[in-house]
Amino acid sequence: MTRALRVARHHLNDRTRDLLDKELTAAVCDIELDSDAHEAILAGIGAHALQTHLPGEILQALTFYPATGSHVLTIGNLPQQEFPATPRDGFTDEPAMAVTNALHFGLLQLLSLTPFAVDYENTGRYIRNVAPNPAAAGTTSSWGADSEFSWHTDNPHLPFGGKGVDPRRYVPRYLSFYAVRNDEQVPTEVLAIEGAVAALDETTVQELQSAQFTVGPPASTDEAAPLRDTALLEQSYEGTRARFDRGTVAPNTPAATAALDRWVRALDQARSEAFVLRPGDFLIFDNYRVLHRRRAFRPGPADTARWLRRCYAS
Ligand SMILES: O=C(O)CCC(=O)C(=O)O
Ligand SMILES: [Fe+2]
Repeated sequence: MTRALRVARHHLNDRTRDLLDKELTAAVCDIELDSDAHEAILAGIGAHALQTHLPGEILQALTFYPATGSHVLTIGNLPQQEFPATPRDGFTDEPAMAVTNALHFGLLQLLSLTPFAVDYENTGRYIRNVAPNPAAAGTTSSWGADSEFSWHTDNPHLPFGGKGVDPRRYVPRYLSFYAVRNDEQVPTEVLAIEGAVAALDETTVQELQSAQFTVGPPASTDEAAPLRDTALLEQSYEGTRARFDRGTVAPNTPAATAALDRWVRALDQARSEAFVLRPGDFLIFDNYRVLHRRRAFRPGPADTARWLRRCYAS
């Protein structure tokens, strides 16, 4: 089992990007396509255009990514439509984002993944606009900016799922992002769980694998119940899985308190990789086998502040 973060990096040349842009713009120009009501149609349009124009090597990488064990896959230089102002309240006119949505859902389709949302978060919408929202000031939320969002997995208060189940009841397997703007050059940082675990002593690993923690839902999710008497690390045939969010994990025993302390210190020292997403970049990572974080930052002018589009997929 490799311990370092494995990243598959791809990049479109400008000619491919422009052909893709032209085809997608034409395909969505005279119809109203919403990211929730018409997700399947957008995915079909996007997947068709991508299949027509992407080089075989990238198509292959997409097909095999879930099976390769790579923690992260990136594709740079995707088309950028004309973007509206960065949304301040978390939501934007989705039909106006049809080209971006066709790309995002089309890529998920080529990855053989199912996009989904849960109804208690983001008002149940597929696309989460990761952008500074004054209402989230001081919270560790993807809508925040002024607070560090330290190492975590998304929705750690849910059980781990497998194949062929309703993804909404389980930890999202993958987080996918399309970057609209990131003038502030704020990185999305990722570390491989195996690497952080390798630095721990055997006793600490055993304590972290024992059901002696309570894991609450993230700050952005007010209604969901915590997971009680659970472990933070679990062995699976694919490697070690983690559920973690420093802000919502509570130890239930003295041994759990000590182990949690050592885990937090190991995370501080773990080797990680920083992805500074640029407009038109796509990033997907395995939320079972990596932790991610975003440090506090000072957003640029509101209309052009950092804006990523995130979608869960399993
Ligand atoms: O802003 C970022 O780079 C990532 C935020 C985050 O943790 C998330 O969207 O789940
Ligand atoms: Fe997150």
